Amino acid sequence: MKSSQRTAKLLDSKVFIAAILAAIVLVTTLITYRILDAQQSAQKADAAAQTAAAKTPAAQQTPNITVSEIAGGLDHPWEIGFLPSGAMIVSERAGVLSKFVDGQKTEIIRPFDVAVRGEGGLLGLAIDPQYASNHFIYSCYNSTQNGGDVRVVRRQLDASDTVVVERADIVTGIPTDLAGTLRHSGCRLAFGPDGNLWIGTGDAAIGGAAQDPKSLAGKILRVDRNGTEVSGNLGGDSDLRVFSVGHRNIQGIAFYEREVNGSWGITVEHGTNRSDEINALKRGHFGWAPPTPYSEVGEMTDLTIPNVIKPIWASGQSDTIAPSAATFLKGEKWGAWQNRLAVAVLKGKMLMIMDIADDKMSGTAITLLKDHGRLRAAQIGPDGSLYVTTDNGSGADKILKLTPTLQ
Ligand SMILES: [Ca+2]
Repeated sequence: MKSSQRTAKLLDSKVFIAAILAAIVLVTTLITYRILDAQQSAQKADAAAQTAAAKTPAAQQTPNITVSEIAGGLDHPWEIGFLPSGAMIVSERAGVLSKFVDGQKTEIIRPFDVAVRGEGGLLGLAIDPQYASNHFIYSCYNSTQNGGDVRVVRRQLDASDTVVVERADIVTGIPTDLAGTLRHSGCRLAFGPDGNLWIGTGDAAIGGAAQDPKSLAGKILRVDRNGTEVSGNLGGDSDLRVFSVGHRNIQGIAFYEREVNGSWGITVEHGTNRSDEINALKRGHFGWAPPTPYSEVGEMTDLTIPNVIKPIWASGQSDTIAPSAATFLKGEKWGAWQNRLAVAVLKGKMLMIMDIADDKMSGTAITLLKDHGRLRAAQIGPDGSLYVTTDNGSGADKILKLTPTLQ
């Protein structure tokens, strides 16, 4: 072997060894980085676990609320109901009953006999809990028939949910002053967990009516889907459909999950120039007893009436806010607000969230939605969101959807 060849081979060996050494350094460095990286990941995981442990449990969190407008251009939308399909039925006081799907409105009917004036018009609305099989929806309104009354009308819709195929007037003769301004028309409808239809009425500004057990004015009525009385109502000498007496103008009804100690939930009532009330939904006398001729100087809850039932909440002796519809917030996504009562407020222009259970209120009301004017309807939807309507008139009213989210 020549000297030059040995030198070349020696050089090859050195290059080879250098390459091996370089590879070893590279692998060692990579392993070191991997170990450091793993340590950092473990530290991050520890920190995340500590943060999670420190985070408020979902059931105690105050939800963040997203407000979206899902329909506009309405005229005093008074109540919302949901069909099994998720479609929304809406009554407008101006006399229109409509179906909404994805914000698109289809008119169902403009009843020929609606009297629209002042506080009156097409008001309450309820969907039969067995709608899937019977297609019944219920309306409460001031009617021009029978010399003028407030009545509950059941309508059966066709498969498209937009055509009325049958009408049955299931409760008629609830007093109203057709010659006047249709004051105190009440008309809140709701099906309870007992499967019955509950009807909140107004005193029609008629002296003596709210406390008269035979009159349907100023009452809570409880009937079946045919308008027939059911067992468990007030009894005695009262009309068999009467559940409670002594109300001025019922505007909201909301139910607990079940009857507890004779109470099924709450009602919302407008006061005079004082004492709006939230009352227990139970049998008895709630203390409004205006004299004849009609005068509103008396107390909303006259304590001289034997066994009169005092309100759960009242707005006070110097103020009214005109609370309207109410609904309990359902579903875990409401966090700390789950099972609280949401109340739409007209004059006070806000939504109140109140902690009411077992006929008692805890703490003070939380207020929100203060920049949308008067609010009329409040209804929890099948998706767990809260639906609220505005009541500002001029054909510019909206349906708002409030969606809660937790951290
Ligand atoms: Ca009262």
